[in-house]
Amino acid sequence: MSAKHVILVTRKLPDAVEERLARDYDVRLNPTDRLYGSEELIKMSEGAFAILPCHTERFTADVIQRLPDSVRAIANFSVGVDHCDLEAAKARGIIVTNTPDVLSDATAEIAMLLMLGAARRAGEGEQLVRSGDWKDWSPSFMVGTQMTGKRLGIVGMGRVGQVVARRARGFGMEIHYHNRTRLSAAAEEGATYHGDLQDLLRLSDFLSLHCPATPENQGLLNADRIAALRDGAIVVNTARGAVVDDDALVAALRSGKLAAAGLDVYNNEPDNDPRYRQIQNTFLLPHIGSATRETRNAMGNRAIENLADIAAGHEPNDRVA
Ligand code: 8YV
Repeated sequence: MSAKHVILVTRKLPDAVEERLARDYDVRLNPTDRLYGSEELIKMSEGAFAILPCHTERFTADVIQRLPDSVRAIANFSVGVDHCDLEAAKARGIIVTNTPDVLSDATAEIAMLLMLGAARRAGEGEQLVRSGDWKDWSPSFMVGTQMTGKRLGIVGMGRVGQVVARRARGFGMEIHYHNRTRLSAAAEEGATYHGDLQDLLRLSDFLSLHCPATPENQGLLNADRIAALRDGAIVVNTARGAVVDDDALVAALRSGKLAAAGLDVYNNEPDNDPRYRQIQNTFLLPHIGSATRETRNAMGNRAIENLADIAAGHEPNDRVA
């Protein structure tokens, strides 16, 4: 029997996922869940056939060039792959996969939570009750914005965007979207397509970001685009911090141009822009879009299926490079 492939697993994964990996491979686990720096990552990869990382490990062109020759694949435990330089991986013939589909429901739930939290001032309210500072009630107390009947603009109508549209319909919202390509009428489920992002912005009461952090999408929500939004609009981001220009968003929240923002992802996580914490009209979560037991297990299984295909010399389902 040939020796099992060595797999480097960079973070602590659910027990069932690690057990399944240990059955089929010679696994290098990280039981204390320590974050590896680039040098350590390269060193730990020595002799490994594949790496199973999270978005917390950065595979820059330099890191990829310096990976040992043994490394044939990076089977990500994430749908986003902006932490990997895909061109550099292709140049070295390293296969890269991700875990689409399985986190769409969980992430859409967090998008709904962010919309509700931002619109109904849930962060402020929770803080008030928790601190013991809640002293009175009046008709003007903690008045927010209602979601029912409002227009939701979705930027990026992929897997997550489509689930958000479905959930938001349950809230009586009217769905509009911008995407590189228009969906089929069946997939649109009555949503209105806007080929021009400006057109979407102009009519959105709520805007939810679901586009990947490709180089073209860096800082997509900038001052000009925020200016195009309706006054008092609410912005939520479950995609990546990189698609937002923080200076522009902070300025719009401070001036009241935007009523509120709900954010789960940030530039430079977890050391995010401190101004978001100082502003009242933000509802902030720590990148937990896919953090459910169900989804974590499903992400692990999806990464394992990709690994199994690669190890068997087959094309993996979720190849991105
Ligand atoms: C994951 C995510 O938890 O999959 C993604 O792209 O942003 C998260 O929800 C994380 O990336 C795990 O590596």
